[in-house]
Amino acid sequence: SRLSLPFSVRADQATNPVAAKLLKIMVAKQSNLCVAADVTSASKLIALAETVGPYVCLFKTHIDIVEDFSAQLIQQLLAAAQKHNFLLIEDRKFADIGHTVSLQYSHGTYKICSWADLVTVHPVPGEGVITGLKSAVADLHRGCFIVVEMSSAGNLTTPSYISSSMEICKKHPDFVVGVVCQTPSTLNNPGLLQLTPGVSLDCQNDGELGQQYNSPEDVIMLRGADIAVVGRGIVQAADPVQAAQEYRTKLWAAYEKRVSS
Ligand code: 5FU
Repeated sequence: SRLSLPFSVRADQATNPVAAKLLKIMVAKQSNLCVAADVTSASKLIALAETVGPYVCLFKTHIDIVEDFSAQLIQQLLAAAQKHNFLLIEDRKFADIGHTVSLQYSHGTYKICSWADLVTVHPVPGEGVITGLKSAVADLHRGCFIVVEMSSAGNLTTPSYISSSMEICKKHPDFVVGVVCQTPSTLNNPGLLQLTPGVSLDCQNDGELGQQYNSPEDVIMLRGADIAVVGRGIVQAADPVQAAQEYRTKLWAAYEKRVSS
C-alpha cells in the first residue's frame, strides 16, 4: 500500500506536476514537515520562512491574518520558497460554488492562485468547488488538498462524508495532490499525499478552542500521515529553529520506520 512505499517511488506515480514536485522536495530535503505559519505580521511571516524554511517541505499560510499584507510580502515569500526549496500552501479552505471560488482564488487582495502552489478545499459544495478552482488556473502548475476530515473536537466530518469526499478526489487527479485527514484514509493511490494537522510533542489539546493533538510518531505510524502540519509547536517555541529541526528529525525517522517495517 501507499504506506509502505518510499516517497521516491511515489514521486513517479504522481498524477500531476505539483504532487511530483512536492514528493521530490521531501526526498531531497528528507523532510515531511509542514509548518503552519500562523503569525499576523509580514515581518514575522518572512522571518519564519527564512529560518525554518531549510527544514520544511511545505510552508502553510493563512494569508488573511496578516495585518500588513502587501505584494512585496508575496515576492519575499516566493524568494524564500525558491531559496530553501519548499512549496507554499495557502490554507484558504475554499467552500463555495465553483464560480465564487474561482473569483476568490484569482481576484481580491490576495490573488492566491498567482503565488500559492497549493490550496485547501472543503468538498462540502460537491465537485464544482474543484472545477471552479481549476477553471481559474489554466496552465499554471497548481493543485489542492481536499479537507476530508478535521482535527478539531466535535467536527462534523463523518465516515460517510469522508468516503464521498474521496470520490471527488478520484475524479480530479490532475488537480488534487492529496487529502487533509486524521485517520489512514481510503487513500490508496500512492501518487496522492495525506496531510495531517494537530501535531505536537507537548500538548494534547488547546483547551476550549477545540484543537486535538497527536505525537509526530503517532500521526505517521498510526494515522497514515505522509506530511505532518505543526503550527504552535514550532511558531510559539522558545527557539522555533530548534523546534523545527526536532519535529523534522522525529517525523522523518517515523516515516523511515514505516517504510522499512
Ligand atoms: F484542516 C485543518 C484541520 O483539520 N486542523 C487544523 O488545525 C487545518 N488545520 C490547520 O492546521 C489550522 O488552521 C492551523 O493553521 C494548523 C494547526 O496549527 P497548530 O498551532 O499546530 O494547532
